[in-house]
Amino acid sequence: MGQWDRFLAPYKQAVDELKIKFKGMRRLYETDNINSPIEFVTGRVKPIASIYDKSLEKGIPFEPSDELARELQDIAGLRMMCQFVGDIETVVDLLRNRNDLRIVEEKDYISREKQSGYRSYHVIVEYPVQTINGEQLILAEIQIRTLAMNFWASIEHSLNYKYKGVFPDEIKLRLQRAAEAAFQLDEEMSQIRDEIQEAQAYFTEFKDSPRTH
Ligand code: 0O2
Repeated sequence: MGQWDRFLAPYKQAVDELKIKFKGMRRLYETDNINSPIEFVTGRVKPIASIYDKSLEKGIPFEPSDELARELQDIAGLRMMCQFVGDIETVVDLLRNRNDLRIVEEKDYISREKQSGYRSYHVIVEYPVQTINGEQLILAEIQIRTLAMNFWASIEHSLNYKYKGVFPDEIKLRLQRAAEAAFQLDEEMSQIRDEIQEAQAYFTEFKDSPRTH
């Protein structure tokens, strides 16, 4: 097994475990017939090529080391998607109340979006992984965002890849407008949240019953 594989193994373990735990939270809401603030969860270990880019950007030697583990806080990355902006605070509170992880930092890019138009709430946590050599504390970045924020971020991320971070002015402007439109969409949906959730609860309750008409 290579040096990198050995270095990344506990990160993979952390991502796998946290994905299961966060998906489990959604299931508990469903069991109780309560609208879940978590719509879906994804997770990944940062690809080596992105670790390389980030270490270059931060001026850290590109090698498995404690320094790299300390400075790159998103080698283990989780994303929790919500239907409504208001759900984000609920999810952050759920994280604050867990005793299997410790929050080390919160970054609010929702009330203050990034210049690109990016919106998300980031929580950096320390998560203990049980390895064959004992316990290892792993840093993980949890990004919490609405479906609209996620849609925008994934489109922008692929364009970023294509243009290597240097967008033509026209594209930059359109992305900023799209970010504003996504923000408006979130606002509108929040206004009719109660109506939507009533309909969803009705649908969930009756989706398994046989049709009588
Ligand atoms: P990838 O490919 O998703 O892994 P800092 O050290 O705090 O100054 P850092 O470490 O870049 O800055 O953290 P930050 O700014 O909180 O952002 C970390 C991650 O947030 C990024 O990881 C992206 O996933 C996401 N992100 C931040 N800004 C943007 C943005 O403008 N557009 C999109 N689409 N995503 C963004 P990576 O490693 O950059 O990328």
